Amino acid sequence: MECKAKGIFRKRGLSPVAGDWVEIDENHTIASIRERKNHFIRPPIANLEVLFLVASTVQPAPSTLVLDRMIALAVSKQVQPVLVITKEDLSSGEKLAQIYEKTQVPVVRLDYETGEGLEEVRSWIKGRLAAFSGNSGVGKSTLINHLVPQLERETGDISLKLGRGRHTTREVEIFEACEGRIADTPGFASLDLERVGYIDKEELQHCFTEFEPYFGKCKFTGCSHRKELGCLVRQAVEEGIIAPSRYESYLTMYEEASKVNEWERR
Ligand SMILES: Nc1nc2c(ncn2[C@@H]2O[C@H](COP(=O)(O)OP(=O)(O)O)[C@@H](O)[C@H]2O)c(=O)[nH]1
Ligand SMILES: [Mg+2]
Ligand SMILES: [Zn+2]
Repeated sequence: MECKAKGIFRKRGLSPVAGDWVEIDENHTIASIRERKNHFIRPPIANLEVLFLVASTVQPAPSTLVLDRMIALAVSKQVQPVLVITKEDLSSGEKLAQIYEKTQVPVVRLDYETGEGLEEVRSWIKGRLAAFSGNSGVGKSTLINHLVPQLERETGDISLKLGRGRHTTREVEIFEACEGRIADTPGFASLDLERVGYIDKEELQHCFTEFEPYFGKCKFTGCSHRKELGCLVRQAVEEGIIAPSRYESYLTMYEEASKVNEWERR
């Protein structure tokens, strides 16, 4: 249903975004917005439930730091992250899969030749609002085309010819597919990324959910799991239980968070 937002929303700085649940009155005007489970500014979307982090084995090669930022962001906003590995026909994704199999992030390895992985992706979408993130070229459109062939999203080679304008659109479109909903967001590669440093350094450890078994068990109360003696998180890294790259991402993000001034956090 096409409807308008009332001026009052603009005055309050409140505007409905894709994914919002709203009440509309008899004039097809949005009367109120239901409380949001979460809200992203860029791209503008609310109530996201699943975020697929699409990572290709090559072209472009994956960055664990970028992935870990996205995972932390998702966890902090109560969105279920799911790692999807593409282009395994070009290069093995075994190493990447091994890193994330040690986390609580589900890992789906795609093979378009056999169709392996597609059902798993569909099952995450079922009954939920899902979106895809990942750098340009990782295979997001290709994946959506396999999931929903009738959509025929443009993949890499074609959209290049159409010029840059196509990638800068900020609009989010939600469509029903796989018994759930998919938010198609051309700009999700940058999804609020510059704000990830704003996860408080104290909160950050909770965004690395595989650290959780050790909370409260380190030698020092309030252990930041960096250089403290008797840190069980670091011990778990040394023992190979926690992936070193995950721990390195934690340290990097902790440093960044420490540098953010209070006033910048809003
Ligand atoms: N070999 C191979 N190529 C792929 C795979 N997935 C995507 N591609 C190619 O990678 C390029 C970028 O894919 P695209 O879906 O447009 O990426 P997007 O920018 O994330 O939407 C295209 O040329 C695709 O055909 C894959 O699993 N294997
Ligand atoms: Mg694309
Ligand atoms: Zn510790």
